[in-house]
Amino acid sequence: MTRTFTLMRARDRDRRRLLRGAAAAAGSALLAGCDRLSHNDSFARTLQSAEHLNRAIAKVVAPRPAMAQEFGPEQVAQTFRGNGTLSPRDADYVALRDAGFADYRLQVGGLVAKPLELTLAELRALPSRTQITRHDCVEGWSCIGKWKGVQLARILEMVEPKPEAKFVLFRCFDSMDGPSLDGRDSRYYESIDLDDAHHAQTILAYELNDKALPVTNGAPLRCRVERQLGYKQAKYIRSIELIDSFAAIRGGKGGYWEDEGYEWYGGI
Ligand SMILES: Nc1nc2c(c(=O)[nH]1)N[C@H]1C(S)=C(S)[C@@H](COP(=O)(O)O)O[C@H]1N2
Ligand SMILES: [Mo]
Repeated sequence: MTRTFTLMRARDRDRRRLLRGAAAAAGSALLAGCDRLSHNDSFARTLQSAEHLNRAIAKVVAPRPAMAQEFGPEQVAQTFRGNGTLSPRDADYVALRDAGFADYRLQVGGLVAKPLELTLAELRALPSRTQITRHDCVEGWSCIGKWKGVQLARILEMVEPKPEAKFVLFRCFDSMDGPSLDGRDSRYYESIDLDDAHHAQTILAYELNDKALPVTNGAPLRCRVERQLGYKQAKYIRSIELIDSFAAIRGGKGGYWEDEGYEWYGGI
């Protein structure tokens, strides 16, 4: 009994050591950043081959229900750095922004029993969660911010996902190559699985550092999925859809940067 147990422990330890080494190697490749470097083919392949390993590591080293580290108020950065789109130019967004987001409606649909539309006031009236967390961008910078919002789990409870729903898809307002000039949808999008969607720290944030979420950081609503990297934190959320697969959506990889070669599970 005891001997088998000791053996298993040793094997487990070796596996962890191996995985950590691989994680470090994959991590240094990731430092290259959310930029056009990912158009490079071999760079994209490196990321893809690291993906399975990375997801395995996340599970062994920190099981997914674990909480991301939270910080004290004194550690909050003066200004939260913005990245990616900083002010969407898409006409529908500009109109909403110019009216102070009074006409904003979060659409929640797809594979759900009860599709839903929520105003910002309705979102703010739901029970909220506040968390001080560190955002890590693959470009190699981090920033600590205080976020307030509604847990995504609570929204899911309201819409009642169907049994076949596997992922939550976020469709954003911002076109990445300028407002859809050629009619092709180039708006930012992201997806997470239901495990992460139900995680206590996964929130739809409408406040940053005790103020309404600034346009720079994704007004009026952005996702915080704290166990994952910066590009998974969808800003300017237009709608949420429950889906069973993202294979038929855009590039088929589950997100704007994923279609450019980033891994789908951006675990930290
Ligand atoms: N809609 C949208 N969401 C987005 C992006 C974007 O360009 N558009 N950039 C991503 C990346 S790479 C990062 S690091 C973070 C930046 O969030 P911040 O501007 O609040 O720092 O948003 C992520 N979510
Ligand atoms: Mo990023």
